[in-house]
Amino acid sequence: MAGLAISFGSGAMTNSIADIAETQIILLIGGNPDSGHPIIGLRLHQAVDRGAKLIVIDPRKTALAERADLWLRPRPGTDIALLNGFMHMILKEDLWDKKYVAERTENFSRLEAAVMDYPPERVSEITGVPVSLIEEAGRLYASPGKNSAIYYGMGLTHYSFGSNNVKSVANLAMLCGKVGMPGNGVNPLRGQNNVQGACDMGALYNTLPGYAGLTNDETFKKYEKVWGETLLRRPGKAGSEVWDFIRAGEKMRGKTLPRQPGKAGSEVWDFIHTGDVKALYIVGEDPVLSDPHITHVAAAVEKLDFLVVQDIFLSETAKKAHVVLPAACFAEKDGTFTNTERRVQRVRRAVKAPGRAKTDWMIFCKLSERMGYGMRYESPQEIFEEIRSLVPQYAGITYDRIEKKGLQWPVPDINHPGTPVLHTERFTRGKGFFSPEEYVPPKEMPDSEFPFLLTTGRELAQYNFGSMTRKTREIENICSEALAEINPLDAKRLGIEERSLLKLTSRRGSVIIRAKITEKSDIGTIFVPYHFVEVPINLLTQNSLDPLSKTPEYKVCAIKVEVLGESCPLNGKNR
Ligand SMILES: Nc1nc2c(c(=O)[nH]1)N[C@H]1C(S)=C(S)[C@@H](COP(=O)(O)OP(=O)(O)OC[C@H]3O[C@@H](n4cnc5c(=O)[nH]c(N)nc54)[C@H](O)[C@@H]3O)O[C@H]1N2
Ligand SMILES: Nc1nc2c(c(=O)[nH]1)N[C@H]1C(S)=C(S)[C@@H](COP(=O)(O)OP(=O)(O)OC[C@H]3O[C@@H](n4cnc5c(=O)[nH]c(N)nc54)[C@H](O)[C@@H]3O)O[C@H]1N2
Ligand SMILES: [Mo]
Repeated sequence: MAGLAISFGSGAMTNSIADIAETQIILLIGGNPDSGHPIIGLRLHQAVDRGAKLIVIDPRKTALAERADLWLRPRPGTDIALLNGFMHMILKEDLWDKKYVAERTENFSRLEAAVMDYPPERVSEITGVPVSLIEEAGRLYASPGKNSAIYYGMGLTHYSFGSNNVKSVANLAMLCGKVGMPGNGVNPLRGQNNVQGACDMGALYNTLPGYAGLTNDETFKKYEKVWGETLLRRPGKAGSEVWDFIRAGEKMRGKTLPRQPGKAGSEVWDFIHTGDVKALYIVGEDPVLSDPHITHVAAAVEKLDFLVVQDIFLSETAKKAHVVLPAACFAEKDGTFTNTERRVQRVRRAVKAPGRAKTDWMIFCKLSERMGYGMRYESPQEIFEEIRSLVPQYAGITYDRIEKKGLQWPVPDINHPGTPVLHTERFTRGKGFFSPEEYVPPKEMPDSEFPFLLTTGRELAQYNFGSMTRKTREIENICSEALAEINPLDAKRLGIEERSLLKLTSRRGSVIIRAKITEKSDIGTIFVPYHFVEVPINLLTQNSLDPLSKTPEYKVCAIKVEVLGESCPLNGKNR
């Protein structure tokens, strides 16, 4: 990863949730924390209550957009133009932080040249945001001497240019000198409870744990040494078993780990279709619903010689598996989760796992043993000790230290208090690197045949593809049905009434769904939540990927809308 991706630790909050209290100006872009991150959402509301200024950039009229001092409603996928527009006017009005730029950054001249092409008038044409609002928002964010923090979500990352969106946000923050102090920073609102921890542990196709690159031989040697000797240092093996383990250990000794990047999860379907991948082992994901263009995914799954799924429930993907490995859920295991502010926290077993379900680490160990490499640990704590020895950010964290309260990485040694604010003195790579970005439109935009723009996202009451929330009656009582949110003007034009049955069709598939008429959706845009198996919206979405993060463009595809008679049968059990 180059430039800012390194500076910004591959996507972790630079600051802490608590320091929202010190923020004077909040720029929320492409995130809807009232549903996705209700605790952070609450803190943002409290900040507004006490007088902090709020700028929201979102095509959807969210609750925070309604409360905002300035709400900018850009056309989906036009954020780079908008952010460049801010930087253009901030330079022109001399509101940038010259000292910070000189001391802490590099490549400024290229940024300056690139944003010259984005005067507010042109940006307004691309984004649909009035010139005056662009200028007001840019001025407010840049306010010299004030604490301005950026919070962003999937409205930036779910694009084929998602990494560039993130780099643009970082460019703006560095230009205004708003990174490295409490109450400022660039703060991604991350996804699942432990997605930060999973990324920290190298569950990405192109990094080792701790975001170590694949070109650093020294890092690899550390792992090869520890893992080559793991077997030899395990106690408690009896009799003839010992020799098997020693032999296996000797086999590992001197072996090198692969230096090439792996295959990204979102790309694996193509490799199955070309015959390069024949077997798949899926842990804790439900891609037959959650990946884009799921007809392509389902066809790939059919082609597999062997599919193993490890899940806490018989998910839609698990239903397709040759072997299902039942896993224990969060409440049934010990360990740590790392949250969106890089805080490593203990989780403790509250209840026993049902039936033959085992914790994920136990399943991995047992499998590895059967495959000839006896990965044996006595407890999650023993695994954590190995993590500390290998991942520099976690080196100073012990179970004792996080018994009551978690620590925020990096914690380089045992006496280090943790790091609430990143990049206070310098960026990870030294100087912050400006990476100028150009606006390009999303891959598939509306046209005469598919005139509407479909966008997808979350509801407060449901969680992802529903395996964990749709089994609870109380939750279903709050929200049990996908509704297509459509603007009143579009509804009127098409003769759509509240709860009319609609058929939504893209180039890849269709779903049947009822309408909800609301100004939350902009004209020409339809929003559908993705949680409901009865309305598998990823039949419609398209699978162009960001070249770096390999994240799909979930937030935009082109669709057409047909109004069906009330008697038309629905998908599945949808009522
Ligand atoms: N209750 C609940 N909480 C969850 C989840 C859940 O399913 N349910 N899922 C979790 C996961 S995995 C994640 S990743 C997070 C996601 O949390 P968020 O990122 O907040 O979730 P989204 O609803 O996908 O999208 C956020 C916002 O981006 C806006 N947006 C869309 N396109 C654009 C654009 O082009 N530009 C801009 N500026 N904005 C745009 C949308 O209108 C929406 O308001 O939530 C997590 N929390
Ligand atoms: N159209 C559209 N599609 C999207 C998105 C969107 O905004 N729009 N958002 C995308 C995003 S940000 C995300 S993160 C993905 C989420 O997509 P997925 O991760 O595929 O969806 P989940 O429903 O969270 O599936 C997680 C699975 O893990 C299981 N599980 C839970 N806990 C454990 C455990 O401890 N161990 C094991 N082994 N399994 C466990 C659950 O039962 C569930 O089946 O969806 C993506 N898909
Ligand atoms: Mo996510």
